[in-house]
Amino acid sequence: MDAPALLDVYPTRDGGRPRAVPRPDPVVWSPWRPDAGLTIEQYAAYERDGFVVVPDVFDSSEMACLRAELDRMRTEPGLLERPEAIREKRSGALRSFFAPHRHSPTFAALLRDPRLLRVAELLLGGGVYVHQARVNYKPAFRGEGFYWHSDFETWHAEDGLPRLRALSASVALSENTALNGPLVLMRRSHRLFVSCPQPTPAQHYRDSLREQVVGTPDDASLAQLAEGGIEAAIGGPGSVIFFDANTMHGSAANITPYPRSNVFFVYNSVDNQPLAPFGGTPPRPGFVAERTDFRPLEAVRFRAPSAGVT
Ligand code: 6CS
Ligand code: FE
Repeated sequence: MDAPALLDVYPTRDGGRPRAVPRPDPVVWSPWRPDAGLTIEQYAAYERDGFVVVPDVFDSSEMACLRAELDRMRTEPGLLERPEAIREKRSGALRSFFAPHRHSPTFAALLRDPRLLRVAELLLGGGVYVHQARVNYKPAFRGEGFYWHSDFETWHAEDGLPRLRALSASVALSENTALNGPLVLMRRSHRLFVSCPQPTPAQHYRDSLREQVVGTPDDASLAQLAEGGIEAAIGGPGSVIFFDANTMHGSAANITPYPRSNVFFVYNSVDNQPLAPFGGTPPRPGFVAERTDFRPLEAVRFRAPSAGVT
């Protein structure tokens, strides 16, 4: 007898009409604890709105170290020719670099910092690993936008994450102002999963990471989700935006002289490991979606190398 087909509680990329279904999974997977790096008000805001902006998590010396690493990676020839380097469609400027933690001990250390990891463990209810990491450069003048989308809709359809038990921590590496293409998020949109009926094209990530069309919701669904309000995540370098994998978000183009560079770490519960992609396409490459190392991360505090140490 064939194995029972796994029940897909988040059907999408399956043709037909768009559907908005209440999520069967909780938003927060363990009760608030005072030692987990969020105030009870921040924890409540995350659960209610699907995101929370936490100011001043990392200090100026740590940010200087991260920005230096950002610049090193942006100029290192060997890296820019790799598939992890994604360029803007129009200008060819560097848009994103995926899996920075595999090419930078600095970013590999940052994702283990308890100021991020403890929050992810609290909200996801236990051990976590990094499903995806990326630096979004959003360069001055030429940083193009990211249309409205739910990350989880893609991570479910194209990577095979079965349940809604993942979140993103976006560490601002530059000023995120109202003007330079900040992340914009729809409050309380995380509670409804909106299907995107268009089937997934082959090798879709080669296009979607530059400009996503398939996997973006229809206008009527977006208008419905926007009823909770839209908020720009404003914060200085060192602030962190924690947002649920299903929170509807995007960002406009950056036409200012000021880059909006953020590093994103996607923490996924070790109990939510990827299965075969639910949209029926082959799994995406490992630099976009972790497929082998699901060990729970151990917290180690990030320390910027002190300047002048010989
Ligand atoms: O496809 C993905 O996984 C990526 N795409 C977007 C627009 N956001 C999440 C992630 O970086
Ligand atoms: Fe996204």
